[in-house]
Amino acid sequence: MNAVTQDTHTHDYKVRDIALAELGRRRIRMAEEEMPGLMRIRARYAQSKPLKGVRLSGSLHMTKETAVLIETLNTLGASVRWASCNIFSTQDDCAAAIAAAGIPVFAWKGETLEEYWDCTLDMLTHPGDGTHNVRGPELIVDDGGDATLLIHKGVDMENGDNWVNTPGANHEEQVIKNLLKRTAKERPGFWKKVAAGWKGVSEETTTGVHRLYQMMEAGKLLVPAINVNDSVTKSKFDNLYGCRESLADGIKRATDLMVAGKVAVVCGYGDVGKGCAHSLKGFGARVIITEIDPINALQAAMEGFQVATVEDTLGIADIYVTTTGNKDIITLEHMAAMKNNALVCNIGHFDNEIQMDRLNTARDVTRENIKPQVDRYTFGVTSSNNGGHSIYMLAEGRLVNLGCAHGHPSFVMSNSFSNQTLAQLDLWANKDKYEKTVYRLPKKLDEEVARLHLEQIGVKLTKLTPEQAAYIGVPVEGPYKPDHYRY
Ligand code: NAD
Ligand code: 3DD
Repeated sequence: MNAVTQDTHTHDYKVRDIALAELGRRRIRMAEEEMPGLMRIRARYAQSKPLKGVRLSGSLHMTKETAVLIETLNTLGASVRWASCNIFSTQDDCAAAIAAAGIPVFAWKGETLEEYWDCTLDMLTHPGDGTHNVRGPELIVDDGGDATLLIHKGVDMENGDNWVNTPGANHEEQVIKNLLKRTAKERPGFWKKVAAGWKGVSEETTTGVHRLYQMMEAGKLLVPAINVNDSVTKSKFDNLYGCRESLADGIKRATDLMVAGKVAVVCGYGDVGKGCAHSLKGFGARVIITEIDPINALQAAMEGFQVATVEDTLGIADIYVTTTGNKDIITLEHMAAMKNNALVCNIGHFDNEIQMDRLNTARDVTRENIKPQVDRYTFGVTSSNNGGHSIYMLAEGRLVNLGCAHGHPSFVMSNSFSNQTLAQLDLWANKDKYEKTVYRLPKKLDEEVARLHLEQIGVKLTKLTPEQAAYIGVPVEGPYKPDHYRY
């Protein structure tokens, strides 16, 4: 394992190389100039510091854009600790810059799963004060729900639930169970104390939001939550326009592959799938969509895409991208029957969209590492259908835009993180009022986030006259659409 700067004695951080801080600082400064909304919100609250002294933990890809979010939350007064939400998505120079700024961060690119979950525990572990030992966060920014999951499973364990003592369904689940059992010995009662002080969580992404609603419906949600993903200025921008640019970035940095002229399969035609499909079409690929939902399938067909099944494409397609937030989209059997040198990648939040565990344990398959996050798998002649062929796998099935490139550009992340910051402020302002359910930010704030981004790209809005406003039944200053409006 490469050396990681672990200086938790004098400084509270774990990063790849603290010497990268200056480079990271230069890149963070470039990001700030492309994040007008977030910087305007930072300036608006810098004096009043509404999050003064609040213990805040974040589990979100440690990129230059996230660094701007972290320093915004810090400027608003919070005591921030951070880890990434994916083993490959950290930009080491930016993590170093955050550490050098004195903000505890526990993240480096290429973590093992054991290291990832240890970093998650470090991120959640705020120092004690005179009367307390270590304490948990009061607020959490989560992306995919790993921080939320660990606290919920920890409380279940301390309430006598036996889940941690049962065999893990996969390696990562076993890692989580082992960590929780270790905390039971080292810090008994820690998780119930964390839950008691926890006032709210804001969730960044679709898959994490699904998990929150599942917990809420099961009556298990321990804390008020805000669904940031479904702010229009998040999902219809980050998920759609962000992926439209960062998918290609990931594929090309990894393989230099020519997309034009190729057959590309995009599994899922939601916000992410739409961005991916239009990106690959723009590069000149013939794009085939797979979908389960007749509405999204019809949308794809109306945009001129062929809609078929994965099976229909085997032996024909050159590129596969999973974007569903679901599991087992690309199976071992699919990969065994793919065209030679087919490229397979995922841009969904978790790596279970592609059957990576089965691929890595299959008897007649060999793995050759080309370079970090690029592997060639060769299927022996004993495989069914198509022996002796190879496929390329990117980022070990983890999200390719952050595993093989730097994720979405800063401008679109400014929209997402403006919503995150407003959500954190809302959670803290309402900490004694909100219930243990899932909220969304009001449309007024959604429209405000959009407004904060218009000037920088030269947008000039038309002003609604009072007569027009009355005619369409909206206030002159908005909100301009009913809650059920679909953008
Ligand atoms: P979405 O719900 O809008 O779209 C997912 C689509 O997949 C839906 O239309 C659904 O019908 C379809 N689908 C589900 N199961 C399928 C199956 N078996 N076969 C074919 N289609 C299927 O979600 P989204 O907002 O597009 O997000 C998708 C995933 O991407 C989530 O995991 C989300 O967290 C993640 N995400 C990643 C990034 C990134 O930067 N990598 C950014 C945003 C979201
Ligand atoms: N995500 C994509 N690009 C990112 C970046 N540059 N920094 C931080 C996170 C980034 C993931 C987000 O799209 C997240 O909102 C998600 O997964 O939905």
